[in-house]
Amino acid sequence: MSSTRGSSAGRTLAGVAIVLGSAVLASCQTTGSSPQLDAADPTPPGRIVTQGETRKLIAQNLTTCAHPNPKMNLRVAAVGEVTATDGTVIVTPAETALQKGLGPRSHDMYNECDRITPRNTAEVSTAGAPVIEIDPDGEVITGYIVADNYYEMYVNGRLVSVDSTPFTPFNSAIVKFRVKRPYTVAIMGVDWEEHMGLGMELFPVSGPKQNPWHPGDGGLIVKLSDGTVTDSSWKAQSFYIAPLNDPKEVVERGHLHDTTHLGRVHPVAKKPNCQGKCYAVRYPIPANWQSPRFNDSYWPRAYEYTDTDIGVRNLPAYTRYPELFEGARWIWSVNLVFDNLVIMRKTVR
Ligand SMILES: [Ca+2]
Ligand SMILES: [Ca+2]
Repeated sequence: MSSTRGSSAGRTLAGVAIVLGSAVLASCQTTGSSPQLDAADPTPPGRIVTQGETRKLIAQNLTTCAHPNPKMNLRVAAVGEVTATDGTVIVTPAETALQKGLGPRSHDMYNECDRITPRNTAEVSTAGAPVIEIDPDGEVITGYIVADNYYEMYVNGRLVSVDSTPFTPFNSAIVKFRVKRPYTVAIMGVDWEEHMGLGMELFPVSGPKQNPWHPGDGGLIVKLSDGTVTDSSWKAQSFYIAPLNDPKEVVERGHLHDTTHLGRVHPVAKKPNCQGKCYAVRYPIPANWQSPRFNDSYWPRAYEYTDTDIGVRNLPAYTRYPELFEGARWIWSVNLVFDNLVIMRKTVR
């Protein structure tokens, strides 16, 4: 017994020495080349539950369209305020840089509202996109972005591009920034809504088969000129999950907000029948999620989705330019349909 204890203690001490040694090594490496991370909280944040649609609008329409025409899928992008069962007041579908008038608006790659609709990759011009300076001695990186529906993109905590079209028509954007490695990209994606606080919209836009209570879906794809692409090496966390027949449909597994049993993509996703009585489950958004210091180590990995999952046939903003997105994957959190506000992050080393 005693000799076993002795050798066990010896192993433990040796183990501590090794751990300490690697911690010192890691901190040396961190000082030189990686962002210092804030401490991560292992306790998953608690949920906030809301029920029903809010009529309290704080913005009537964030969509501005310079050249509207009747054939366009032009939707009103309102912003509302919903009060949760615990009294928390939440902005729905999201509090955005667009609404606050922050940051550079997206430089159009394809935008029907601005009549910028290049027919193919050869017709796309990146020349007019301004370079956002992050590191004066860094390299200039050009990026291509499509979001279903809204994105805002930060590099090392600096807002570099704000989607000019929060809902529809579907647009795509070019971004340029000058930065040194390692750098951290953080993007908030929002699947916009017409039933405020419920994550539902009218779909299709018109016709006899229109469902007024359709849970839309999200998605984000990005390719940067240094080879960085969206894929499952990114982190992705969900903060707004709806519409739900019952808040219990969101099963927390650690930091994962799991709704896979509802189906992750259309058409298999189970559309709820609760309509205006549906619930939403929310999680508080960390204050510094944009920062390179934010520690996302407990967040789930991003999930990859196919063009078919996303339903890209209606997205010339993407389908016309396959060369520009080669190797990139559509990403989102675990559920493309029910997760409506997702933050995605990647540190490029
Ligand atoms: Ca958009
Ligand atoms: Ca949705």
